[in-house]
Amino acid sequence: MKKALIILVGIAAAVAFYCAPSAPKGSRKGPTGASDMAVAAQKTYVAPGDLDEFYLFSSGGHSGQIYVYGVPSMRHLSTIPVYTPYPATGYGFDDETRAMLGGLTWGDVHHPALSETNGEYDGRWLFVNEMNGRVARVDLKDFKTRQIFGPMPNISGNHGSAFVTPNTEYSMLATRFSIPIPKGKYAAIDKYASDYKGIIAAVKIDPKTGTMSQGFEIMTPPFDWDLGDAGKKVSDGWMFWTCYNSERATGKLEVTASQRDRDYIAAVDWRAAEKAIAEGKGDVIGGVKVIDPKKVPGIVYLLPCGKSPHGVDVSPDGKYIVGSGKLQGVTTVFNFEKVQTAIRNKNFTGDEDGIPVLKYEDIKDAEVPVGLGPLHTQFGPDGYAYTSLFVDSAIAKWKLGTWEVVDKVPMSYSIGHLCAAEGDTVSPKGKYLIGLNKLSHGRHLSVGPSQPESSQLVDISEEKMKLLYDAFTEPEPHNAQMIEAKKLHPIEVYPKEENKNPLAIWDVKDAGVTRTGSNVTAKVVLVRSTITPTAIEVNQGDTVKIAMTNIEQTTDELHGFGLLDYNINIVCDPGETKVVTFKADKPGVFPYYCTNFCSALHQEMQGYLIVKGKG
Ligand code: K7E
Ligand code: CUA
Repeated sequence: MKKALIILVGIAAAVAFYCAPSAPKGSRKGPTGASDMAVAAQKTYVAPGDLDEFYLFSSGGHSGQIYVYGVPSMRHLSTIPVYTPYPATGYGFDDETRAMLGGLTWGDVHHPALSETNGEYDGRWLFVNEMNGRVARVDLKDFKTRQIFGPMPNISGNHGSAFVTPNTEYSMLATRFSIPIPKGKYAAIDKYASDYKGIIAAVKIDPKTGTMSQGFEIMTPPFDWDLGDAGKKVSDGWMFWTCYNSERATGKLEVTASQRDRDYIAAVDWRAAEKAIAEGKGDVIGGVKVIDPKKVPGIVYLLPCGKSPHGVDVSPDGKYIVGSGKLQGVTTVFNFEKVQTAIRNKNFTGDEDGIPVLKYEDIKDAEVPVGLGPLHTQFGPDGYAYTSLFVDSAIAKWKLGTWEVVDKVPMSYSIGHLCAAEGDTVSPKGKYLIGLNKLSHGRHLSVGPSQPESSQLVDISEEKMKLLYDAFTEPEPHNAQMIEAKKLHPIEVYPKEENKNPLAIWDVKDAGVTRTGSNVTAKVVLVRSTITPTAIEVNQGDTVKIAMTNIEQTTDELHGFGLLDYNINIVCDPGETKVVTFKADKPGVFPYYCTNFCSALHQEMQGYLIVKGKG
């Protein structure tokens, strides 16, 4: 207990030190840690017209978005709205995306996950979680959010998500907050240890379409599940999750949940869970089948891991499970083979609500002295691992197998996740590593108290890591995924023949307004440089449906539809049809106009919604 407090005080002091506004301002100095400014500049310079080598898909945290950057330039290329309306692309304004958002206008995005085939990124989809129990799928054919699944039953605080299995069978998740389940059930807080439950869950992914559906859920003790990673190669079929608060404490968790020297990593045999569900095992709670490990043994095991572990990361060969105890100075490497042997031999030291606990000494291969506050680990192509150190504000490079720490590079300041090129797959690409930092003070022109986060690009192509570049990212860069640019082939127009919207029209002569009772449908054509029809007349109280098709088949020819005073803002990409339905409750004349600059006569692209008053 005393030891825990001393560690906590030490960490608090270290954090306070790093947060002190001490960085130099207004000087054009060489980048800290880079051997040479000219080399760093050359390595990150992407000449006008040249293209970056990698895409970086970075979490936007509670902005609810995904930000796309090019690497090594670190140029911001695009914003993919996922959980939050985004007026720039009209996301969340038309009927389809508004329905997808389902009344929630924010989400706290943490972990983007690229789809995989045989453990390698296949460039098809990007899955991303958010805390309100949802997972979304972005189609990388057009970089658009195509599905938001959830909020899922029994899930409270979907943090340990949206990790995919090596063949994208599932997107896996685990809850950060435990509650009495199903949602809506009451239990007093002093019954936390017994009546509150955590959940580990799997979202099923259709292998052809990427469509998500309910998989299975597993009930757990009320630990706070944190991060996860799927087994791969030798450990394929298993899933690993860290937790803190195995104390089952409530109140001030910074003290109450840091009592024990060890928390756990859960090892889940997800194929066994899948089989149990297929055999009809599990109880229906909140409308889904939930496995209780006490009644269905052989699915979940607990690996003791010190101390309040945060990240868990499986090595490219699947042999090692790296658990980073954020209140320690070491990161712990578990050996998957030893875990299997211990399970076979039933070498358990006890259980937690029926879940067997393995013996630390039986399964551990090494405690690697990486430095203070290890959080997350990524991998290179050459047997090296890279661990982020929050308290030390640095990245440690170490060797798998020899467990030797060979290099460290400081981060400014306080790194959370880190992202190496395809660094969580079976074949990491090396070259670049990005530190996703929590603080940036003093390293950019001052923008007032709301400061950006920073992402720092590090060269890992040589023995010594070198800092190359500071980029300033939108909040909150939790995790990111970096994929070779050549793996993606996004379309630039929607082909006319693939547009199946029943309200799509392709000729201005088909545009016009039809009425059934008080329901009015306007079919609209957007093409340089007219919105047809140029006037839409309705009566006050009508339900108005405007279906607009951008009939262009030319790259970059987007048109918008901004309707003043009605809070309507739609953007149609070339070949796309969008529909918006609203009640014409305000009488008067309301201009609509094209919002995307599209031609020399863009300004002429306008019209009027005329709403005839009742009186
Ligand atoms: Cu480390 Cu939410 Cu992945 Cu932030 S979590 S750092
Ligand atoms: Cu169409 Cu501007």
